[in-house]
Amino acid sequence: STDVMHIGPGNSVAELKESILGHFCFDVGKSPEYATLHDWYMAVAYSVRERMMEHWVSSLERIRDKHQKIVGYLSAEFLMGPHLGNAIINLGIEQQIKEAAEQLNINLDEILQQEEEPGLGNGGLGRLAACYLDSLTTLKVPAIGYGIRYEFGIFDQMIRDGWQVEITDKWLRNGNPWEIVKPELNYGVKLGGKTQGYTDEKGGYRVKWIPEYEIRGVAYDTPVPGYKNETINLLRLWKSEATESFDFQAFDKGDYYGAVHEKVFSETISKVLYPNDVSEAGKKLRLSQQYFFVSCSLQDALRILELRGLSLDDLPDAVTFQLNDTHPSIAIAELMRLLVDEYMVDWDKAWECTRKTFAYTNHTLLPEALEKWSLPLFAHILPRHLEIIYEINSRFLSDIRNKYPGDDDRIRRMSIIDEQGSKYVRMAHLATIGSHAVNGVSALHTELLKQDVLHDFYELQPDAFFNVTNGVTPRRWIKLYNPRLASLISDRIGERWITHLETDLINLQSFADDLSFQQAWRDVKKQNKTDLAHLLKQRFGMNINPDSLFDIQVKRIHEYKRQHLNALHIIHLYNRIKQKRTDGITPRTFIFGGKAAPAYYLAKLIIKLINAIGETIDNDPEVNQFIRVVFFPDFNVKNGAHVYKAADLSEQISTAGKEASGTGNMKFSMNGALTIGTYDGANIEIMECVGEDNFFLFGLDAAEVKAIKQNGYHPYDVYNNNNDLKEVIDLIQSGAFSKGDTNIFKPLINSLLGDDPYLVLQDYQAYVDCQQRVSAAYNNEQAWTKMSILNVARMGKFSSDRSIRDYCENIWHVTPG
Ligand code: DL6
Repeated sequence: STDVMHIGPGNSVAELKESILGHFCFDVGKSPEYATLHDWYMAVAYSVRERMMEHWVSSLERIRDKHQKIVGYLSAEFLMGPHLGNAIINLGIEQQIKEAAEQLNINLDEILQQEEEPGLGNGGLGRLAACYLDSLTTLKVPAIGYGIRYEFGIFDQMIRDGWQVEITDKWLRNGNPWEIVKPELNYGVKLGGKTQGYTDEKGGYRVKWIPEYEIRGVAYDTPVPGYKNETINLLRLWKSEATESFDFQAFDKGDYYGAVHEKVFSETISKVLYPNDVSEAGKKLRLSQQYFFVSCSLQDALRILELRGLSLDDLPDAVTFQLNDTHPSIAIAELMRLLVDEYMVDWDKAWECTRKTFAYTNHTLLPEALEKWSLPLFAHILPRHLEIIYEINSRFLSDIRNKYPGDDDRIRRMSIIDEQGSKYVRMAHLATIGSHAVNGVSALHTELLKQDVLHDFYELQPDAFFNVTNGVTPRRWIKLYNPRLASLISDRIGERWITHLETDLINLQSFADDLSFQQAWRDVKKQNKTDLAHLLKQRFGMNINPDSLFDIQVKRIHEYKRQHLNALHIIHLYNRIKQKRTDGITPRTFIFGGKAAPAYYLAKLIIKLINAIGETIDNDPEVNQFIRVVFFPDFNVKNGAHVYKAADLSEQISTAGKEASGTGNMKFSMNGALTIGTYDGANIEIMECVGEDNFFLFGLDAAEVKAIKQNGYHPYDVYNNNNDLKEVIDLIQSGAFSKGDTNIFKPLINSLLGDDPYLVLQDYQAYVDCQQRVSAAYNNEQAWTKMSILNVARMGKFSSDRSIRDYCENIWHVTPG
């Protein structure tokens, strides 16, 4: 690897310029006079990638080092966001690149805009995986992110007539300069068919799987750079292909279409990301996708083990697999199959090795999101794995029977197979039983896992349960996307916070009362807000006032996240303005963004409602001198770059007990927004860190939510007993926001007045009252600025570096480099 160092390209302005021009000529293949911005983007991207390659090669050497444990992060989603800007920051070449671009007469910001978002994830879970890869690499932990190279990522959202319209995400259409295909790294993956028992040479009973068909997974690698540490990790995504492009037999018979069919089917597996952030059980293709990427990844890990000269006994010390939710949990049965059926390891030994190798992160308590597969479907696709799961289950349940004799109910509750009515395989149970560690993603969430969803498992093995509160990377979410704030912070406390958020950011505290610092702080926020206002004007013709309070809720649209509660508050203000009760109303701009799952009707109706309110207010000067409502279409990482930094107020208003953690809450607070939020997920820990006085808390807590549901909740009575709320709901019902149409929002109103599953009406008054406190606080500029500074200063805990250190110490037993 030292030889390679010599050929590494230099980072001076002149060298970068030459490199960009070189790539322009040799890779883009055009003369600069015909160049499009995208051509320049490709040339710059290749130049930057080149600067990662020497470190890539030396990092691969580390992966071959048999003394280092590798983290295999298994995730069906990686929401990486654009690579170019991040790579420039992490390589520490932003000044040089900027200057090189200037000398070439190209605008770096425009170039950065050219990059298509690699949207291979739905929301928080996929973005968390991306933040974790950044931190793993920055902490020099050898890691491979394993996932699927979806040809179509999360759909692009357009808004037409106020409704969400989904457009396929053709992110690869103009090429992807960040990936390197490794055709030699390919693995066969079997699907379907049946199993057959046989006797091996030693007279032992063995099983082989005779599949119906086999597909192939090919590795596509993307380098993940650490922050200024010359370290690269891999994101290795699998693309599915046919084992043979043509079935020659069919071709001989003249069945050309039949022959191509298999190829088409095989390629379908990695074709598209399921656009649902909650769950998509029951879909054959989804289970095939999960098995496909897991099988390729495990085969790859076993290949690396061999490459390092290690044996199967060494597996748990050589690699640790983190299951990002249950999506990859079939890996547990697959490793057992590989060990027992293919490497002829005996069951007990294989099981011990498997449990030591896997750990499982749970990301949701919502019952509808806990993955389960119907038995017939499972048997059809993975007949051998079902047998293995039965064996795991029967051994596990016999232990339980010994430990709790006669407790049949417990057996039923803990079984991997759900046998109440139709039979299902419960993937969370498989993941828990097959892992040595299970973790939730915030303190509250982990507590609720232990008390509720996985209570029996916790009782059985309390030491296997951990909390690892989520975190986000300050490199992308502060330094890259809020450069003004980043330099202001660095001016005062130096640059170490970028990699030492937990210890260093707190030093900002001493400036919280410094009036000139406060002014600089406000200037940054104001400029960020002005940027966002310009962008919304330019792209969508929207008019918003940067002097108003920017009140922002961006996240997936879901009833439990309660965007409709936010909407009800807006209508409350609308009513007050119409009734000339404007005392205490602070001018505000309400900004929403987020995608709804395409089949989630109520979520789409919430989008429509927000847009309908926005349009009505746009046309009403009496109201829009006070408030505006905008829906920022197609919220994704790329658009997030403009949003978090511009927020004054962050909306984190989920029903308590429903949001496992949240990570947007962290991004906002780190960028100087104050939070209005419920006692839920990581909100609680954020509040503990920034201080109750610097956080707007409202609403029921998780225990109260549970109690009120148990004792009988009657939303209609809440509505009837609160005139203000009644006026708000009745106004929607009257068609005031829908040109007189009294039907359109009925399903939403019926849901709220009927069973209101997420207690929107219950929390309404507390929310409105709390918003009133926000308005009052915002009017005291100095006090607000101080709170904003303290919010940022005290957010050190929420760096993903801290999360990764927690995983290293408690779960993976890996020492960061
Ligand atoms: O842990 C990342 C993220 C949390 O911050 C969110 O609170 C949680 O809703 C999300 N969970 C999912 C659920 N997916 N499944 N199954 O996306 O995880």
